[in-house]
Amino acid sequence: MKTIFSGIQPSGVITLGNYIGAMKQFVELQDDYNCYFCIVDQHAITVPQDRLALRKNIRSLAAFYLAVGIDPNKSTLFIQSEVPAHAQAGWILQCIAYIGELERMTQFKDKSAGKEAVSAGLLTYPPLMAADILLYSTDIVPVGEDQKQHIELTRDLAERFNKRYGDIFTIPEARIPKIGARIMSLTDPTKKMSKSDPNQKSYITLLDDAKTIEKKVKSAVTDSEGVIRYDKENKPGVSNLLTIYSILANEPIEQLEERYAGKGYGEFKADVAEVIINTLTPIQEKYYELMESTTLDDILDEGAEKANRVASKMLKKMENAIGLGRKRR
Ligand code: ATP
Ligand code: LTN
Repeated sequence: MKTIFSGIQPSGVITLGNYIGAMKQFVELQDDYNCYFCIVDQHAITVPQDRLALRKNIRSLAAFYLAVGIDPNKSTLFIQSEVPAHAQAGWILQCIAYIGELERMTQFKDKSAGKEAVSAGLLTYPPLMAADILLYSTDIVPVGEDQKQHIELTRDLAERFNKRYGDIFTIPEARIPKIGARIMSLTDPTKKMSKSDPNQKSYITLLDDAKTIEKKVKSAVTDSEGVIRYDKENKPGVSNLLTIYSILANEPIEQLEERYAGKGYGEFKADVAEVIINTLTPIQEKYYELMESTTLDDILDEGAEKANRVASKMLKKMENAIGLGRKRR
């Protein structure tokens, strides 16, 4: 069985973009692959985090993973900081990476642009991500479009390490969904839907209630043509709503275009909102149930134990290959 690894940052709300681009794929893949899903809290502290909020977001993200359908009997769910090998292997991979290639990462450029103080961690974030992936001999990394560049860097670091120190790492591949890899902001459909957007109307969170979803979709930016058809270049807003509808209702976009021929944006938006509400309601019910229960902690304990076993073996291999520490008897 091939291995899958992916991570999500517990850095705030979880958006519909995170669900469609990442989580939905995770659920579909877990039957056919050996899966590891991680709450990457060490990545989250590359930007300032409030202590209590971070703790809350970690627990909340664990509950979301399970609420959307991650089954702990099939997949390993764990928290990055509870598996020390990630930071250790991350350090080694920082020493393999070049500053120049890290400075070229678009996520670094975006997140550091205009900031007065940028943490060194924001720059060295991709080698930590590479460690996450490489420690588990991962074959496939399901992610949204924005992470493609980081996976390419992971491949480069793995190849560089293998060349220098011997074949240790599996070279992973990104798996990016054909549609829905980049869900766009509702207020500016030329930008990605992002949880760090200061405008809350730009994204839908997995915990938004029906009224909020209806309001946000109703005010979503479209265009003045009044025709419901997919055209990403000229009609990014309508195309984004068509994408969301198509994925959540599991209906091809062409079929939706036919159904809404001659109909107005008002009716279309009301239906998009309904499809989102129907998807999120059962997830929310499970989420609140899990947040109240102790099963969450049991699952995370078990996940950390399994991840620690696998990751510490790979870390040993890396250290031996490089010559770190002493040869163990
Ligand atoms: P930020 O929005 O602050 O940049 P993020 O949501 O991209 O953060 P994560 O929470 O770690 O950061 O992302 C988790 C996963 O969700 C990643 O695989 C990412 O590619 C995917 N993802 C994030 N936003 C979108 C989006 N708008 N459309 C599709 N996939 C997305
Ligand atoms: N960089 C990713 C989160 C992330 C990740 C990973 C994704 C950290 N480690 C390993 C896939 C595999 C992000 O910002 N979305």
